[in-house]
Amino acid sequence: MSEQLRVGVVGAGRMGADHVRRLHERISGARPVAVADPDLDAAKRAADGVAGCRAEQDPAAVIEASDVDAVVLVTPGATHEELLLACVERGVPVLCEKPLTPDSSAALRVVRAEVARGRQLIQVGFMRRFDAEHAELKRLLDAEELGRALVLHCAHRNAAAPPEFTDAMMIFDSVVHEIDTARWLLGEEITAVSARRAPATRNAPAGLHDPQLVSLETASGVLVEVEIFVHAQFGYQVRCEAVCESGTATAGGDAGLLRNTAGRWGGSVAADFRDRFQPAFDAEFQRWVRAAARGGIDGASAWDGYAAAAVCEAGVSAQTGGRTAVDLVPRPDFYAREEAP
Ligand code: ISE
Repeated sequence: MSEQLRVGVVGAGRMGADHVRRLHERISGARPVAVADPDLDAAKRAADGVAGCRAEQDPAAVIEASDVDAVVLVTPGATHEELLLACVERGVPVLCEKPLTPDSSAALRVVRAEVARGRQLIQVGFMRRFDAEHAELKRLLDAEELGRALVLHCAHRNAAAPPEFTDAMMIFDSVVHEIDTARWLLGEEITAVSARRAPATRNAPAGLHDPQLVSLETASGVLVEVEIFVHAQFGYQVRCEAVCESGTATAGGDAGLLRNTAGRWGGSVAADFRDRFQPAFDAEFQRWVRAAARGGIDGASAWDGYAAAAVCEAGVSAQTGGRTAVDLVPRPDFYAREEAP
């Protein structure tokens, strides 16, 4: 391997192009050497101005390339299984944007392929684990500084969602973050999901039930309430309040710079997740690059991706069918060792 980790990015949409820039401008010890997208022009635009980075149309031209040491996968979730299996087959570390796969059976096939390969190569891009406030909340809960966690109140608000957004996507594209955050913060599996619809906002396309309240129950009985609202208009907000035995702690309180001007006081709200979580994405990439250079991962594993997919599946059923139990296969011992964070 060369001194710098040579990274191939598969997918040159908004996030893929953002990750190419991140690797080029802000991450040390790595450089983007190739970017692939079925839309070759999009790949060219992403590679434009990045010295030594070529554009390809075929993902295999990146995943199979001898000058690619590690892969960042930023394509739609439905394409992940095949591409992840190719990475595992080649033994190349891969940072896969969430979801691991949209459904749990595909996720399980990926987990089984990785177990058969005998090395954890797949990291799922759950970036909140790298957000400073969420990491502090995790530390506080692990140390039981406020006693045991009993309830989590979460709010996840997007200014707007793409026009093709569906009720199911509210779970597997958006609430999937709270599902991972809850499993990670509490260190246990989610066993059942319920979902309720509030009156739909007039700002959502007809037919989309936005907002919704999604309730998760964990193995020990902790209740996690998630308000998901993807047409909240005012900006991007992600909040998680842990209610513990002797106090509460909140990540995402938006307590940024406070200004007084023109007879008003207040601060600002992030426009979207790239803005709100930029430092978390940077930290995630920097740590992944170090881990991938050693051939491994440093974040959510393929097992975490599978567990999140299983909870999402239960969540989508719960949207129409009431409280739904989560169906998880037993965790292979292979994933028992703790991966930080
Ligand atoms: C998007 O795909 C993300 O991952 C964002 O973090 C989330 O806030 C948004 O709802 C999703 O659509």
